[in-house]
Amino acid sequence: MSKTLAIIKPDAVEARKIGLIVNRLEEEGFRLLAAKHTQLDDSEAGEFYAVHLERPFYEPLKKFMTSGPVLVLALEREDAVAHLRRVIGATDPAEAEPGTIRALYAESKERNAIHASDSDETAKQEIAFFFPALA
Ligand code: FUP
Repeated sequence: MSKTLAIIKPDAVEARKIGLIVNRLEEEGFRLLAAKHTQLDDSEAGEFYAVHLERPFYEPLKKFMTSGPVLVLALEREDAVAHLRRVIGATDPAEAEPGTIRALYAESKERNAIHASDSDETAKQEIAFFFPALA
């Protein structure tokens, strides 16, 4: 079993897709270890996406991620990181495989419904960031 972190982003929360997305994750075999409904502030979003600090989309990304509530999920499953990346689809929903969460619910590359950790190492850091008790 391994762990990963997902964030249902402000666009999907606003569009009332939390239930459908959590249902899909459970159908995919993920077990919910922890959940936090919260609104990120600029410093939390900035630290979470620090890897993108130099990118032109960093400021708009922070603005979007702080624009409304999100649901942060710690998830467990066999091969959790790779499986969740497959289930969410490509960053740009126009390029995401049909049936993936981003193909179904994302508005655009910038407002793309869900985040998922991209490696076991980042999963560990991201889970520790939101759920220190799980680390
Ligand atoms: P992903 O791992 O699929 O979430 O994609 P990245 O780590 O490359 O990007 C993180 C977030 O930055 C994306 F979810 C949305 C945002 N982003 C943009 O707004 N524009 C881009 O060109 C690329 C990413």
